Amino acid sequence: MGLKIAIQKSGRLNEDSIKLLNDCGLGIRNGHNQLKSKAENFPVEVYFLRDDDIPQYVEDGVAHAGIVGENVVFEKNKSVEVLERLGFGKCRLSIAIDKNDQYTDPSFLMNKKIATSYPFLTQQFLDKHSIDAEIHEISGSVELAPGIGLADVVCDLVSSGSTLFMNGLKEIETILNSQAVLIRSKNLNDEQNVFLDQLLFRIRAVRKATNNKYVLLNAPNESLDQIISLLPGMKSPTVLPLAEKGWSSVHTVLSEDEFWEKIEKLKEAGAQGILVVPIEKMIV
Ligand code: PRT
Ligand code: ZN
Repeated sequence: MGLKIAIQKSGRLNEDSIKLLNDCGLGIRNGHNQLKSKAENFPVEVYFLRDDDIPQYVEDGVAHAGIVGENVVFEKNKSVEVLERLGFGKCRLSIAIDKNDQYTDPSFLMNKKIATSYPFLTQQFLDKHSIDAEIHEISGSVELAPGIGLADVVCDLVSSGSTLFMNGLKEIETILNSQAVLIRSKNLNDEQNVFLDQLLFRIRAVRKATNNKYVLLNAPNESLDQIISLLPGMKSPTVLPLAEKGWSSVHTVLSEDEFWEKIEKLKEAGAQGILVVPIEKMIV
């Protein structure tokens, strides 16, 4: 029967979700005008839903797994399991106030009106700091609420911060850092678990590959020891002689995080002709 996976129908997570599943070899077409679509190469059916509905579908087992922002997972507070962070859809849920107001600590929020689409997480934050405040749940354009006198404060998703800035607001507290995650239902049968494990294996290989680069460089033999000491490699770097005497070619894998710093050090150590190549899949 296979797996049913729920992803966002349209919006910020739609394209990256489809790309991830296709990088895993599933073969899915975009579902703008359809509710579901069968993968061509894997026993998976994809359901295209509003992101807000995904945790409920997964809790009920109507979808066996889903891709959705952590912000939605924690706000909906359904009984689902977060399996893996997926590295896209990054944002934070933050509290913001008038840019001219002085803020020192959460007691500022006492008896204020807070507009948000995230009442559960906002209340959780208030409770943690023993603050009494009034939450106004609104479903969109939260950042406009102070300007029209609906609220003093907002609690909304932020990525670049430009929406807050343009509305004369400033961020004062981050409640949650969020990104897209793979969630799963708690009631899967053995066959569904096997398929989901296979999919997770592929997702990890794709994610590892995007976080890593294949690096090739030329080095004079007298610098080889120093250069190799800078490089991790999957086991250890590959070293091959060049046609030109006294020179070698060194191949290795570097993670995105350490990449720029390492490249500088490699150049200082005498590396030349450095090539950086994307990796498609990485299985370690
Ligand atoms: O129709 P559906 O209900 O499925 O979609 P939606 O309108 O609820 O969600 P959508 O597509 O806007 O966002 C889906 C998910 O993307 C969110 O749940 C987050 O997990 C993630 N995400 C990442 C964001 C943002 N970044 C983001 N910047 N979701 C919303 N925003 C909005 C924010 O609400 C604010 O209005 O963008 C604005 C702020 O952006 P900056 O860059 O100006 O700070
Ligand atoms: Zn939504």
